[in-house]
Amino acid sequence: MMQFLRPTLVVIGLAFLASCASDEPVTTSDMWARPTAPDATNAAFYGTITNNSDQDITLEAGYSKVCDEIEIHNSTLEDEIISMGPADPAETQLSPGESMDLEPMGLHVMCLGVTEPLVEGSTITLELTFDETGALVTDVAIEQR
Ligand SMILES: [Cu+2]
Repeated sequence: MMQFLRPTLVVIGLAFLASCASDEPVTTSDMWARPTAPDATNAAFYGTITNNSDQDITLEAGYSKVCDEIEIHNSTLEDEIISMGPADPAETQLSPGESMDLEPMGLHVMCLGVTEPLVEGSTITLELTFDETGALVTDVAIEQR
């Protein structure tokens, strides 16, 4: 009897592995943001975004209930002054298999008009929208780094 059962278990095991690997088209890792000061109006979200799909994708927009508005920003350094503004779509495009890092002084998700303080140790929900793959909901850890 066991001889009949074993192959079945192996098949189930493989199916389970396959479903774990059956990747979401886009994944995020290590998403974080600094806690906000009581009088802060803005915040920025950072982390890594990976394109697991087989097509080019562009990060176009974001939404979170802790922000009045979200823009995808890039930072530039000119004459020793760092400024930031809406990123060019070419800067937020990912080829298949490619990852991008959102980080301080670089690309970031800008939270304009914080609707509630971001408290150290808490987590907020962020929705990121890509042109080809639609919306992705991710957690962002509020941490002082
Ligand atoms: Cu910004």
